[in-house]
Amino acid sequence: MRYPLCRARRLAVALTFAVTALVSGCTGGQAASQPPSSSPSPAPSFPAGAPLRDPEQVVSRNGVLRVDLVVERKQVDVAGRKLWALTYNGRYVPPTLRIRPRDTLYLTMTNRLSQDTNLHVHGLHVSPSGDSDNIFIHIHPGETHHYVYRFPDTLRAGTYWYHSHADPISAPQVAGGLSGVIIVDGLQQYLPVNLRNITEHVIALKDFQLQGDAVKTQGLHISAPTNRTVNGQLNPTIRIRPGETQLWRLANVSANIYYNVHLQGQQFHVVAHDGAPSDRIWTADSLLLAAGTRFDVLVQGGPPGRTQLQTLAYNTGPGGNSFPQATLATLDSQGPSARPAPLPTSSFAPRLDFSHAPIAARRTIVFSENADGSKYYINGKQFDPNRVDIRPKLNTIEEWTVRNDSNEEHSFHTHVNKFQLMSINGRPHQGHGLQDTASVPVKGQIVVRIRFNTYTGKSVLHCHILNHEDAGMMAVMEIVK
Ligand SMILES: [Cu+2]
Repeated sequence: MRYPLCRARRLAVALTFAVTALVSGCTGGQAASQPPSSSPSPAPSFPAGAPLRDPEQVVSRNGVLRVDLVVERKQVDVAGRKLWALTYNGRYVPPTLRIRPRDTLYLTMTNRLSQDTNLHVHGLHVSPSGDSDNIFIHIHPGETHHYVYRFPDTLRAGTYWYHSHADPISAPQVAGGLSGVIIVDGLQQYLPVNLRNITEHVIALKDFQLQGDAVKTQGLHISAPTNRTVNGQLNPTIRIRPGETQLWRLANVSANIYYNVHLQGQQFHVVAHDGAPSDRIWTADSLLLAAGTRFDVLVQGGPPGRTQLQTLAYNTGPGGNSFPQATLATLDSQGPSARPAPLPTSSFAPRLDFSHAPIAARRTIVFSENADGSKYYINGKQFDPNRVDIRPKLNTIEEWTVRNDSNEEHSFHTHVNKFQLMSINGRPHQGHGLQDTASVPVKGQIVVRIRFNTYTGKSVLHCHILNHEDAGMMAVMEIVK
């Protein structure tokens, strides 16, 4: 059994939760390194309103992170109840994997489900071939697969995630619980010295529908009432001091739903989006997290008192889904006050801009669906793993027009390489970095520029509303020399 090891670098990861055994990088990483069936004690229970508990972390050391993930249906604590769920290492919210550029991740996955599974490291610039981020791998029941991810030195700091990408059952598996957070360290280097060791929280946004004593996995209706959890908890309490600055890793690791996140009376200061550091810190009253999206934000404690982290009502169109407003967490500002630290207003991280780059090819990608919403298409075709739909050339930049012919939004996502969002419905878009997800408006279009660098091989682009992906809205791209 491999044990994750504590690396020397000190990250100010404040866990308001008092059970220090969960800070695995430095304590042995019980949940990450022991098969759940042999866990000596059951996972503790966290009722609504309890202090926010950050997921356990496993942290790379000397350029290596070794992780064992056992995939198993188990009865575990979810939102303060005991429910049957699909788990990695017996947890509804599995360990956060912390890596750095140039690291190698050795990840051994053992499948104890009665169906196939596999793994995707969402947003990471890494090879899609062999035993790396190869979503064509099927890990059959009872099998173990050894993934090896060799990350480049160009890996960008921010928040990413991992989840099942098993076709055509990714929605049931992710909705069942098979998703977790990945952090690429390094955002702190862009912050002023006085903000490099601030308290940090993972805010993993994961929802579940209930079916008896189980997290529902089959027959998922996207608009059905759902329970929105943060790190598997219902409305946890996040402590902050008035004027204190914290770094929050907002990650939509749900299967199908959108979040429109808002912190009452406060603003988010965005330092990274989809694992790409911002070229300058920008502020927002609310942030739309389409399926698969992440934002790293600075939050500053307001006057003493309680405010709510909410998701605001959002509708993805007449043929889509209506998501009601919901409370995600409560921010409790108390303790000694301090003047909020000034945040950098000019440049933050280096800017990548493809606006004036030579374009090697232009393509149109059309998202559509059939009349009863049971079949989903890209360029008129459902996904076929044995067909190559797009062949971009390595070391080129392409411009894609992603058109949505349907009556609902879709969350466009590319593997391996991120893209620059150039325009939405013809209006130029001034982004602050590359991204790997973007919502495509109803009967509208976005234009993106995508650079194919470092890796050749077969991978995919798809809608990250996983019900849609499973119903065909995915295409194969093979990056060639
Ligand atoms: Cu979709």
